[in-house]
Amino acid sequence: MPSIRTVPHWTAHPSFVASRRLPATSSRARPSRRKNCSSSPGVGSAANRPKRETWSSERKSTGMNRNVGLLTRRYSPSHRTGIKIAVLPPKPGRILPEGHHLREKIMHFDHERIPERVVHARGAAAHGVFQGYGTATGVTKAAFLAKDAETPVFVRFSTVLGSRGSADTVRDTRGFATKFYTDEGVFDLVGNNIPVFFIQDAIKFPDVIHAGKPHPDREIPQAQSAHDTFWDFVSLHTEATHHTLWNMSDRGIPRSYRTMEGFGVHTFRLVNAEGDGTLVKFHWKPKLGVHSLVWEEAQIAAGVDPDFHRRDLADAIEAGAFPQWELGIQTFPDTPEQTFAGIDLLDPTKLVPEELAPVQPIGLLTLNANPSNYFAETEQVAFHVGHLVPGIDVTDDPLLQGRLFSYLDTQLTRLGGPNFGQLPINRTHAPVNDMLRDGMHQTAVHRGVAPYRPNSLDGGCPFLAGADAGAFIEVPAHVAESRKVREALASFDDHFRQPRLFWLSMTPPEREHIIAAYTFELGKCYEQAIKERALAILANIDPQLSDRVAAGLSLPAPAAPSRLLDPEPSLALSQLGGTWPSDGRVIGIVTDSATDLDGIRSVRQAVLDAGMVPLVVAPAGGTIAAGGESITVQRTFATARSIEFDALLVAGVPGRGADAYGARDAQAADAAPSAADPRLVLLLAEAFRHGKAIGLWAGADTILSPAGIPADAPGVVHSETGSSTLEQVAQLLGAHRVWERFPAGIWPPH
Ligand code: HDE
Repeated sequence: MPSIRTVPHWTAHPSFVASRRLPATSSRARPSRRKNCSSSPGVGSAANRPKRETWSSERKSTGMNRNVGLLTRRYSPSHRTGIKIAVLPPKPGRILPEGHHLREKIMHFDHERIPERVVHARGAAAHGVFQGYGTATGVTKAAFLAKDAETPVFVRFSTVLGSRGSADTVRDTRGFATKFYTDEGVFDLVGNNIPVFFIQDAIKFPDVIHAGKPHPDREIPQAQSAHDTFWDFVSLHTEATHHTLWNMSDRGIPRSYRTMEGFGVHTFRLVNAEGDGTLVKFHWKPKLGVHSLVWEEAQIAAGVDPDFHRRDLADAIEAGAFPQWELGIQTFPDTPEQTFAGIDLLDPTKLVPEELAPVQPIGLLTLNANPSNYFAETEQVAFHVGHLVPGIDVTDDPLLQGRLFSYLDTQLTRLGGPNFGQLPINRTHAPVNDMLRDGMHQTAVHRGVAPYRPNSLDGGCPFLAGADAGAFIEVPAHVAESRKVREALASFDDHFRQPRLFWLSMTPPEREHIIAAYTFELGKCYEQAIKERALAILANIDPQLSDRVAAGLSLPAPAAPSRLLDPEPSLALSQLGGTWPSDGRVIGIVTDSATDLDGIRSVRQAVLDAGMVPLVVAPAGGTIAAGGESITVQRTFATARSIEFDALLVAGVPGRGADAYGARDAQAADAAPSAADPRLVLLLAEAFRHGKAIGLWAGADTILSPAGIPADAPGVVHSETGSSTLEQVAQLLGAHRVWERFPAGIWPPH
């Protein structure tokens, strides 16, 4: 017979009480911070976030052991005050029937996942601050845009099509959503990195997304537009031509979130203190310029570092290279027609060229802190285009009207009920006085008895605030007498003028990239009819484009359209031709123990001083000793790929033999003791092919020939010292890439 004994009441056990402490929220997992772990650092709190000293310092495990519920408890007589149960003879490892710790832990674990976003599932985010310039006060009364007003923000960048675990660098549109925690409530600017959208009518949104997502039978391909259903949809909806062209351009594969433009896409209405309306389009302009990957880099990154953009953003912020964007507006008179220069401002497939309506800067965004917890912040943040503040209103853009419904509705499934606004990351920083009550996950303890309006029991609260109390008041609109029909306006019919405008605004290397992208994507389609239909659309953009893509697909060139439009190009749409700051650029410094280590040390410092990020690359990890000091190796030949670097600096004479490049890697040295390390050769060859500046000193030129790089190629600089090499490379970085190296790179084009 098993013996009978008592087990403790669960609250009494000290080990259990200890184990119930909430886990620390620090994602940074630094041993030094453990003792300061707190469960709620506060929304947007940057104070607790230390900076990393180096770009690549290793993240160490906290060593925190959350093994709540392991069978390590012992019951002492003092705890024998609870329920009586039977205890079997002890057997090591047996789970006790009273394992409520186990159940609680497993129960919680079983429910750790929530549905990912139906679109924009893959994302990365950061906290920051927005500072108003005061230049918009003539057109809006929004208080956060006043001069020097500072507002905490949370920004989430995303891809659209891929699942939460998909690769960052796929060809896709990127989301750029900003939550401003203003004193007047939350304002969400939920934009993209492309200024136009696929469709004009919200009812088509599920269709375009179904077409872009993986096929429903096999659930492939993941995070790709290069498949039949996507091209079927966009070739059947000519209104999608403009957005698709942007996707096929370099804008579809950004270098970094830090180098992406952002657009509100729709036309919004600003309202000033006098109640006058102005129509506007919002733009985010990155201080670092707009830069993209080349397609081969994007593909390599998707394999060797699927977190490429997420890592880049987090590392830059942690290194103190805070990315910045200026918020700007294009303004248009608020006329009943709502058109400007013949462009229907309510058509989201159209942009307004900056040459016609310049972007006027109204404030500065700085991202200066990484989230502390991915789930609590980046995953649970809920943006909504209807989160507006007095002075900013929506227009009748039919796509925007559809979004006003969707962004609330989607959270009911994703975040499990109507109280998602109470999650710390979503909470407004302004006082709330509403009569929203109860529901799943209600965390507020509301007082009073009269959550209705008007009331005479709770002192009249909540009351309806008026303009004098800073309330959001809809601008009265004149509605012309008309007929209500489900039909698009004639002004929405022009689907090719602006795609052609975009094409004509591109430089030759950018056009080459577009041709290659269409050829790749349509080449991945199986259906001949879809390819032919897509080619017929391209002919309306430009015969050079359609003919070259047709040739790449071995299909007949489509018939030229009866009339080709000739809009004025907008040079602001090209990413090339400017000079940008090199802050935050990543410089690979390739070295070995046998090379000029003093020079390396001073170059590394000079890179840091210039606001760039040095990454020392050596054959193997650890440190390299130099003059009694050592340099930490951050990437090895095994872990470095050229995609990570904006430029390479190479010191020394690779392949000099046993003490030179590759010698510390026994395998490589055995294979070819006197040859350059093949991984180094690959690194250089790729950097060259991708148009990156390459600087060499201390005799490193000998690596060029094995890498197939002509010594006098553009953007390859040689010098006596590391510092003069760096100077020349920094100059080249201003143009982002050495564009002269690209095929057909007839440069300058304009
Ligand atoms: Fe979205 N979109 N969208 N969208 N969108 C969502 O909302 C939707 C559109 C954009 O980082 C969803 O909370 C409809 C345009 C971004 O959390 C969903 C239509 C633009 C994000 C939704 C559009 C966007 C979303 C999914 C057509 C650029 C990510 C999860 C009528 C101006 C926000 C969520 C984040 C997310 C619906 C069109 C940008 C389903 C119905 C145009 C950046 O509500």
